[in-house]
Amino acid sequence: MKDEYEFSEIYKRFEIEGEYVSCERYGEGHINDTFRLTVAHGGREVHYILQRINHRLFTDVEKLMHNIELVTECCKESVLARGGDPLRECLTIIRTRNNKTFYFDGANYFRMYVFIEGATTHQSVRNPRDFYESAVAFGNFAKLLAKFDASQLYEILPNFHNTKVRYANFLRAEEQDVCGRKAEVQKEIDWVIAHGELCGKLVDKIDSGEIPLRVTHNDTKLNNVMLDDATGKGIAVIDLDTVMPGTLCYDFGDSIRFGCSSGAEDEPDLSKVHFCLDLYETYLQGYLSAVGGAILQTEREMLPWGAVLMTYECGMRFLTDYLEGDVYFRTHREKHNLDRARTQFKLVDEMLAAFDKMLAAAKL
Ligand code: ADP
Ligand code: GN1
Ligand code: MG
Repeated sequence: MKDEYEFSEIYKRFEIEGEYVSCERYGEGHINDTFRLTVAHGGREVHYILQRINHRLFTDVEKLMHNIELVTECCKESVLARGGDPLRECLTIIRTRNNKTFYFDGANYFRMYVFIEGATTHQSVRNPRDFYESAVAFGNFAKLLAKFDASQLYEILPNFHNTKVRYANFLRAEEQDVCGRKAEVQKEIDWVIAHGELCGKLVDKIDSGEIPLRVTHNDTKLNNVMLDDATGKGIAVIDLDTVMPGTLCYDFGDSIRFGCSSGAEDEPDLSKVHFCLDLYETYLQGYLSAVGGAILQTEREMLPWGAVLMTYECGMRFLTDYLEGDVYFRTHREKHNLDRARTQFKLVDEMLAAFDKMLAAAKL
């Protein structure tokens, strides 16, 4: 089968040695096109991550890579300071032969990272311990980002987690109904509108200064953290495209959204999708233990709202994309985005039903 891109030529642009062996699709991200490149060097096979950056979304790749470079450098310093191995515990950008952080072939933008070996990203929580370790990794990452002066970073996707703006986008998609899909999803549309008062819960507190804006990851789902195959520890936080100003509640909440569901994000059978309060408590413990004194009481009390808001917002984004014709998230089947939206709405219903317990756990 012919490669999707001229990988055997593209890889030569990067500062690596070895002969091209293969390059195949890798991982389950919804945004970029990720490939595992294999080259033969010194009698063994060496892997790299090669990504075609989604430049429809990331229109300024220079700025995107500027951010990632700064964050990976900061990560490297802190890993070296504790005697760790930065090649496994951080993303490492491989530069091009003309010393750039990405390669533009005239049509597509590519970047390359060192492949983190002996570690895995998971699509679902196999056991509470893994989830706890992912929480520790994201909590440590939050502490690392606390060192960052936000003014050094570009806000790559403005209003990324501004739920009010997401809601306005949703209403516009629903009104325009460009694909004629509206009638079929009226029930879901009504549900989103009925919960519209949720939109201001975090944004208003940021605007009033009750919750501080920090530099956050903004995409903390389980498959964006690598767990060491041997020790089970969360060793590296990856997918740094959305590191931008945000709140800890977003990062905490997005992990809960993805990890505390008994079903996959795109599970079509909703009877399999439930919010797992025990996993929520597990994550909370791990996250708080790692973040330590860096979290304010006001933020801590809003963590459960982070979970509700990130789930509501993500469901709304999936539904918006369904209405707009599946132009944002990668889909693999018909109604894929609709299935995704429905799981999120079910989770929100169950989170709201368990909300008092979520709040009590966060306040302890
Ligand atoms: P997307 O933005 O599309 O989600 P990611 O950067 O998260 O793309 O990459 C997709 C998947 O590729 C990850 O979930 C992970 O499994 C794998 N991956 C990404 N970077 C690395 C790396 N440096 N080493 C090993 N695997 C990686
Ligand atoms: C996307 O890139 P990936 O697959 O890790 C999306 C997140 C959503 C997530 C839903 C840049 O994350 O915001 O929460 O899908 N990333 C972007 O699974 O939009
Ligand atoms: Mg990802």
